[in-house]
Amino acid sequence: MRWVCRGGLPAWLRCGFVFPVQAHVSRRWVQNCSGTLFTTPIFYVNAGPHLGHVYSALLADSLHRERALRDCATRLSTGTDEHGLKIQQAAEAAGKAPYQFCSEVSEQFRAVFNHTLISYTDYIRTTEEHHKRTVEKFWTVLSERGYIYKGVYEGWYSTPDESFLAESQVMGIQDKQGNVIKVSTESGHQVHWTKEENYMFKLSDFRPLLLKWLETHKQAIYPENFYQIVLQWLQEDLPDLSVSRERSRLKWGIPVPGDSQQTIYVWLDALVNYLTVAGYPEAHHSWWPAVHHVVGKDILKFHAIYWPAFLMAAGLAPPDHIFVHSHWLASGQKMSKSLGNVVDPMDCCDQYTVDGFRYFLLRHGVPDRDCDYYHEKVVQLLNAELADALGGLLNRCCASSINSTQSYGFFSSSCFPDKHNCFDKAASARAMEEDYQLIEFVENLPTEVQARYEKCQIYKALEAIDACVRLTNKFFQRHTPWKLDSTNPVEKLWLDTIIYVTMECLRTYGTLLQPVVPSIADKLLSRLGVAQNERTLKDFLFLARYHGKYCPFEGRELGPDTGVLFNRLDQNKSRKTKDPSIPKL
Ligand SMILES: *[C@@H]1O[C@H](CO)[C@@H](O)[C@H](O)[C@H]1NC(C)=O
Ligand SMILES: *[C@@H]1O[C@H](CO)[C@@H](O)[C@H](O)[C@H]1NC(C)=O
Ligand SMILES: *[C@@H]1O[C@H](CO)[C@@H](O)[C@H](O)[C@H]1NC(C)=O
Ligand SMILES: CC(=O)N[C@H]1CO[C@H](CO)[C@@H](O)[C@@H]1O
Repeated sequence: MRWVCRGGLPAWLRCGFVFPVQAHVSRRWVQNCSGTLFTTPIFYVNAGPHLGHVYSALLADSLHRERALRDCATRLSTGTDEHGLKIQQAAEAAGKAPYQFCSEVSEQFRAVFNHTLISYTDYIRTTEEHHKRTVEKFWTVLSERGYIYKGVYEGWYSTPDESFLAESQVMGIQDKQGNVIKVSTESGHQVHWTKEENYMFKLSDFRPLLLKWLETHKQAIYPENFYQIVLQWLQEDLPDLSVSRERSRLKWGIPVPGDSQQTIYVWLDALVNYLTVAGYPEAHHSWWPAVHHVVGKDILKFHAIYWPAFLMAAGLAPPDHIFVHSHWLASGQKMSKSLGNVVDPMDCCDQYTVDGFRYFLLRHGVPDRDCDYYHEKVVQLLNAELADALGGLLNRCCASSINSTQSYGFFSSSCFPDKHNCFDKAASARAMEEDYQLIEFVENLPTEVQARYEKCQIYKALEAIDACVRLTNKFFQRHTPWKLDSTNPVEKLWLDTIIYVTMECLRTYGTLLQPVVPSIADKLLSRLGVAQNERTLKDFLFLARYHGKYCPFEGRELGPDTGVLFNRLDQNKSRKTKDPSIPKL
């Protein structure tokens, strides 16, 4: 076994964790990040995109955008999984050739991802030639290293699930005619006793190695509850895994190299997509294993057991991180076509705007348990946080009634003296204890947000930002700047300082919100007059003037007023209203 650890560095260096400098003068960032490849699962094209797919893609997209914000090399791959029996069957049912069918559904996914601003750098389809070559190469390596053997496999087989099941995964039930039949306990699909010759992967060899990997990489699987589930699975023996199907049973797939009578198991084929994107077998070294997979909990076993075992067998290291998320329910119920409660992502974008929809899913979505989607909650959350708190704050400090010159504000250290300088408590000081608390919170915010992203807890990052937005509103409210007389030189100093501090806070929120609500953040930063090249977290400096430093924003002319940041949503407007201009999938 050869572990590929780039440069022999420990994982925390490879992953580029960043250490905030707790300097008292200013908090700059010490950057140290190597490249990271974020991936979504590739989506199975037997049906079109739904909310769960978009949620996976959104999580990965915001992680990727956040990395880019820190000037780190980053890639985001997504795409479609196009082989297998279910697709062969779905294409037949639709009266289409499989490839044609796959292309159409794959385009639907792409259209939804384009529309929801998923900034993928790679879009892979498993029917592409270069992916086929990678799978063949990977198979050959596994085979040459002695991890694949030919065996006769027999067991309970579920055709819709495309898998053999152990006796413990099968139960007997009575069908409508009263006959006892065997079904999968998990999917409920009928199973049949099936015997076939196929290739087996020596998964049983890998149990100790997988346990060791998890023992030494406690953060490999997030959140913690899923890490524990995987450890539980590994307490039991791992049977060898069938990794091919007879060609006669499955035609739509990649043939086993050197044996045209067998087709490679669709899951092996699909998982290898991550290596295809990374450039295996020649060019993957700059990205592997700095890979962060985002996956739904339903495919955890494939990513946390089979995939690392395949990789180890091929002499590669397991991925750095596997971020697992739960599912979305609709008003407390599982979404299903028969209940008619399936939430369509395109409808949601139409109704709440793309940014509003992104914000809701990432703010309300908690990875470790199932989340509930309901219209009233979306409206309430977006109105409270985006329209009222954030939009309201921007409006207030840019209002021409208190800021007729339409500028960024000026800082006066006599009004807001350095807290650490106890000899400077001049009579002109206006700042109060709560104001110092506010700036301390905001100063720490980029560090806190980043720590949340490192664990894929985007909802917590957004919660922290929202808490600071609320504190800033209180700051503004507390000092009633609209009551200050700007013709009085002393009061004007304080008015300008209040506006400067508020805008510095808003600039911080706008910068940090870019990975989640790119359009709203752009609008906010443009209004504040922040240029495109001033929007990253590299060398980000909050409230420079308070720390006695030059601040390029001070006194700068504001950008044009382009209207309300986020329009309040009407709770009464039915969720069924549709804009016919948006293509329906
Ligand atoms: C950044 O990483 C490099 C190795 O890639 C290391 O030599 C350097 O000391 C690190 N810098 C900081 C500030 O951690
Ligand atoms: C999605 O965006 C990409 C890149 O802009 C473009 O090439 C592709 O045609 C778009 N696809 C769809 C279906 O919108
Ligand atoms: C929503 O509907 C309720 C009751 O039907 C009504 O009282 C309320 O004024 C409506 N709100 C808006 C914003 O139209
Ligand atoms: C009328 C008024 O108070 N305008 C203020 C608008 O904001 C700028 C920058 O803070 C101040 O200089 C003006 O006094």
